[in-house]
Amino acid sequence: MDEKPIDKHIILDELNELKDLDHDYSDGRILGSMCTKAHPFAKEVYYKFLDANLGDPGLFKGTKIIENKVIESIGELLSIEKPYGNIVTGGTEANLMAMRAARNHARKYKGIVDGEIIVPQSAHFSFKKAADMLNLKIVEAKLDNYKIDVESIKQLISDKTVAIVAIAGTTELGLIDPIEEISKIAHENNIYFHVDAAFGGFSIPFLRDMGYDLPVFDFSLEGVCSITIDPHKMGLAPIPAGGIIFRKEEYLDVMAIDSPYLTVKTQSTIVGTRSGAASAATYAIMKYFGKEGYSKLIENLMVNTKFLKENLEKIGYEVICEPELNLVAFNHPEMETHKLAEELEKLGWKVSVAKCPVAIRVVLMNHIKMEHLKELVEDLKEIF
Ligand code: 0PR
Repeated sequence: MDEKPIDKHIILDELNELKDLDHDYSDGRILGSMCTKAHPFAKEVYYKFLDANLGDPGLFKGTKIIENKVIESIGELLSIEKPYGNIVTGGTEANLMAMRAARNHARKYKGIVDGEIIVPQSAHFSFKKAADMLNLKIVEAKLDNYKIDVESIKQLISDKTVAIVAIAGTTELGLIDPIEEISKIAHENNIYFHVDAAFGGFSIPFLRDMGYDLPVFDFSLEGVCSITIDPHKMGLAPIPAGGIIFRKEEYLDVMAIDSPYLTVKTQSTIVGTRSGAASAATYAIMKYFGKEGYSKLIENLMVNTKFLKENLEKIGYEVICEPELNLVAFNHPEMETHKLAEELEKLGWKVSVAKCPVAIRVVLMNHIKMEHLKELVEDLKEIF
């Protein structure tokens, strides 16, 4: 740290120079991100609430009301009248909270001490972090055509199972697991069922309403106990804004820790001091867009998805699976995928390679416009 104070302009110059090293979403070249440029209105609101600390909600009563309202609105989107939950830092923390709730619930009501969680091979790595932190064992369910194999789940259930996890919008392919079937199995076996809709949560409901043939994934299925749904992905809220929604208050209760000197007597979130800015910005952007705005947005992204998929096939690329959401994964039969990624990087694209299956994945977020896709297709043609 410097001994003497430094002039603002000097500090800003230095910071701006470093910021210039960052990639900007605006040039449409970031292909593998599930985040995008937050909406300017959301950013404006975010700034206003930077000092509000939801870790001590008695001091920030208004901001706490805003968080409750956001949870209610998201709950409505997920077909639950009285949802419980929080706006957290992202999908990782949301999944961690869900796994903690499941573990504590099973410990309290079933006496399970060395629990297991059944998680598909396609799950985001945040479940590995959660298992590590919570001392849970991960039992991996097999995939069938890149989605959970329901039979595999049935075989893996044991008297140590504390949770089953399914994904609505997988990280690598954007696919939706057979959540209705899994919900039945979980319910019949009295096992906690968590749906990770970090990516798909802010698009599937709108697409279904528009008539897209996508499966139900929400609380209308009686087995679903919690859902991760991230405003900072398809919700267009600024980072960090993740969402965790629970069906019952008891899932928060089993995680409650005494917080004697705060304005509330217990705390169930993992983070203590936490910014109210994410809640306020999410609230603002959800109101500002409304169902109509989000529907238009995702519809447009699905048009782009279709364009990319069809054009890739026209020029000899192999698309891994029919996209269900705004994500296309592909390979070329004549070039190893990492080599192909390198070629694209040389042409200035920021590429992400999926591991299972190995393929280039393009997440068609709002910053990738049709003009960028046309350029991308031209470049992909040029490579051969
Ligand atoms: N669940 C799913 C299904 C996810 O895809 C992700 C992240 C998470 C949970 C964890 O969410 P947080 O990263 O908010 O904690 N999915 C992306 C991924 O890991 C996140 C991402 C976003 C990666 C932007 C890169 C990037 O540039 O691929």
